[in-house]
Amino acid sequence: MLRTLHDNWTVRPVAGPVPPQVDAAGPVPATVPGTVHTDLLAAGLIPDPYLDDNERLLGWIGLTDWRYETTVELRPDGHDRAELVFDGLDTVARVEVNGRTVAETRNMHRTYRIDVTDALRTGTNTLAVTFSSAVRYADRASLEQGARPHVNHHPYNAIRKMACNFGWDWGPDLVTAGIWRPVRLHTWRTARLATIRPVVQVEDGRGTVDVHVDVVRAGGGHDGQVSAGGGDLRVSAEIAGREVTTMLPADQTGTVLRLAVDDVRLWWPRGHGGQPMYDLTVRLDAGDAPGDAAGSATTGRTADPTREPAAGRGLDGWTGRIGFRTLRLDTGADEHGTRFAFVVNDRTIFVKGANWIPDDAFPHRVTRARYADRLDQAADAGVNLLRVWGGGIYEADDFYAECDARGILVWQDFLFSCAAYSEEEPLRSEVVAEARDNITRLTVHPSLALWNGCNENLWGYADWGWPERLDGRTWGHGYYTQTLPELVAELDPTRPYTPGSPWSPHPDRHPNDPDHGSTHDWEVWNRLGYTAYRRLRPRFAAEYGWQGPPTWATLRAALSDEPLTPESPGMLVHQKAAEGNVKLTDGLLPHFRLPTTMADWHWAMSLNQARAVRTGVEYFRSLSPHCAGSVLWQLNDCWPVVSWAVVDGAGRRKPAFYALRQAHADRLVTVQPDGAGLRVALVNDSAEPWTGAVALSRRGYDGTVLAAGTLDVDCPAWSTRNVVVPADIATADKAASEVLIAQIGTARAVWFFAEDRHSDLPAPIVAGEVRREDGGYTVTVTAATIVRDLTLLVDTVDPAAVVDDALRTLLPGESVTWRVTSDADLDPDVLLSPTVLRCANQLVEGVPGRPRSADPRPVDPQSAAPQSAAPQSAAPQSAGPQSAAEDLISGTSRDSSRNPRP
Ligand code: BMA
Repeated sequence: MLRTLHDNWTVRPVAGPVPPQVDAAGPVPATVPGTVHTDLLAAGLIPDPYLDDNERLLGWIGLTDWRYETTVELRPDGHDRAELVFDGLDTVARVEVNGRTVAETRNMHRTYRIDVTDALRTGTNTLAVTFSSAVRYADRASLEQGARPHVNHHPYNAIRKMACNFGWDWGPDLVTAGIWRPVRLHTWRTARLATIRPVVQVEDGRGTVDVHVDVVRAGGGHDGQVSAGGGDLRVSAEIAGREVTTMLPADQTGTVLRLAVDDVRLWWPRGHGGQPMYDLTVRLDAGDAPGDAAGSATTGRTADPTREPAAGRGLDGWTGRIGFRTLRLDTGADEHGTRFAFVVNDRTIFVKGANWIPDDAFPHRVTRARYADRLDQAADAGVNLLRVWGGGIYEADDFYAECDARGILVWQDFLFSCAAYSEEEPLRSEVVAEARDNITRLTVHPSLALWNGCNENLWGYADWGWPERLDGRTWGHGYYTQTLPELVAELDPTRPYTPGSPWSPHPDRHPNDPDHGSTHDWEVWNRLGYTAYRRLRPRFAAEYGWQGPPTWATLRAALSDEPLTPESPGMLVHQKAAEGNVKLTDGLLPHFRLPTTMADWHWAMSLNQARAVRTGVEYFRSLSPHCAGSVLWQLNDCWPVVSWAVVDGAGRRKPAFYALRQAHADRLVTVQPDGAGLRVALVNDSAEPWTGAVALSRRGYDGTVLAAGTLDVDCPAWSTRNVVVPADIATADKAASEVLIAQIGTARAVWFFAEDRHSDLPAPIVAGEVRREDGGYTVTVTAATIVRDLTLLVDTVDPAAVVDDALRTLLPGESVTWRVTSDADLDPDVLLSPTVLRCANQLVEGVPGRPRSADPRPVDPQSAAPQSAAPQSAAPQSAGPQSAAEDLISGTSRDSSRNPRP
């Protein structure tokens, strides 16, 4: 019998710098799964850690020891064994039953199964979990282990706990304690399933699954380990109507059952095919039970299946959903260096990826529904791979199940990030145990495409001054090159493994060598500006990104600064990156002057982030197959913050989200610099060939065609074609007032010959029409002038509103229609006002009639929604400063180093 123990918990501080009002409050109700911060918040004892500068006020929580208590009723049910199963304890914990210590733990990433057969008694029992301060533990451990380099301010590398919980360059320093994942009491008799590992292969259309089953027997000692003893057991597995059964004699604790499915339907990454899944059922029966014993299979975790009391005579059961596909990582050599390409079902998949961080600094709050929302957004942005970054967590089962269902590949880092790690005890055993737990738990998922040893630690050792600081101490190399690959080979033998990201498969090369394997590029953000993406030629861009603020609604809900400015107190707390504001400014200046109002600053930085994302993703895709993937840093945020995310901490889409989605179009046409000229790249990420004529036209900003031509292209399925633009079309007469349009079907690329700030972009003249319909509005905007990157910032008028597209560039006479989902009564005049309906033109200095931006206003809830609105402005076109075209970068210089972290 298995039941959750989530009720009637309390938590109280037992030692530490506790403020008097918390001390006086005594025990408060605790949510399990949960964490101290959210319990204190719910009890009204602390302010919301995500607002203003509250993070600073709450540092004492991580320095305090906390005690959770509840009671557990035990009724006689004929069990031989009773076990407490903690799916996650955060982190340094002592577990007591009736005052007796039954376990001591120090690893947030492990599952603990504690034998309490002797400690529990029939009737009421007390259960207590006391957490010692993780900050103090890590501080002590860092001295005991020997100091090792790390980024940020706490030695997170001395403790097995979510690294970014100690603060990151996008995350708050809110060090948690708590029972952060489910806890259950499992009483059972005779034997139970210990682990199930389905190893899937496909050959000639036939799928096979080797189901590795380990059991624990009640007679085998009370150590909670896989153990022998007791009588014969019968293990059966079933898939697609086929069943196999085997007997497990008393001296055996494990077996492998092989099942085959003919004409198996293949699981594919999204965009490449469907995601058929098959139910796999495993059943454990006593050996003397009749063959038709009632099954007890239930859906559950792989490493630790959730079970119901065995119906009928079955002892235990498990059901998982598996998918059949082949998977490999191509790291073969070629004339350019060493590839890094994901190959699924023998097709090379161009990775349109994003990096994933914990979706909440308090990760227990991320429910299945929230995972589903975020993954829907990822899918909507055209993402086919998420990299679960090594400074976070092994996500909950729900995350991977939702990725399976959507065809989103998962690259899972082991949890080592930007630091050196001790390879001695006590850390070593923790690393091994945690890897075993999580490899076993996650192997069932077809979406899981790669195990990766660490984030940036190979690079750190090579470039960040570690050897001197380590002074001969271990740094984790043995984990990445030996321990972890051996565990993957043992437990999950068909899944690729890489030692790190970035990583060069070529043993003599620098880990971030762009010609060999995966690379991270941070020089572009740190120093060079986003057009410098085009200087790179990575084989696989595993990390690169550009900062922007959260949406206005998210920012204003989090910060009460008056005035709110880029440097007001709350803004500085919610910008964690080293020199973040300076880099934002320096990265803006080649394109726009620095705005003078907060609303313009917010739009300019949001737009600049979107431009950077578009530039990087389109360019890397245009390089395929030389480059086999782009994994943008980063998809999501864990709180409201200025960051590289495209979806902000409240789950709202930033303008960069739309840029990512457009740049991920299955059929992309993009214009790229090519030496002194230009090329058009067609990227066909679809199963059908893309043939036809690309219409090219060089036009004045007023729409006049100055030069035109067509290029016939034939772009086979899943391929990229680059074609040089004829010189007369690729060369502007007046760079400041001309654009190049490349169009094939509905796919269009627009190339501006001048940066906005040096261009003659006029004051925007647009007319808008707003129609109310079920669930929202349709907004049609027609341009009378050229408008660049027209965007409707709907969150500024309704924080719950979502618009379906953004960043459209229109020539005079062209229109765009957007669908806005909103339940609010929106005033069309406000919706079409210049601080809501935005474009790049508004940021170009010297534009006559440039709207004076005020902070976006909330809409008047009384106002009705009329059907149309007047033109936004009627200013004449300006004659702005002329300038040279953007320096079209085609150089090959590569700066693969990253500034050493502090
Ligand atoms: C990447 C990540 C993180 C960091 C990001 C932005 O390398 O691995 O360390 O948040 O850079 O600096």
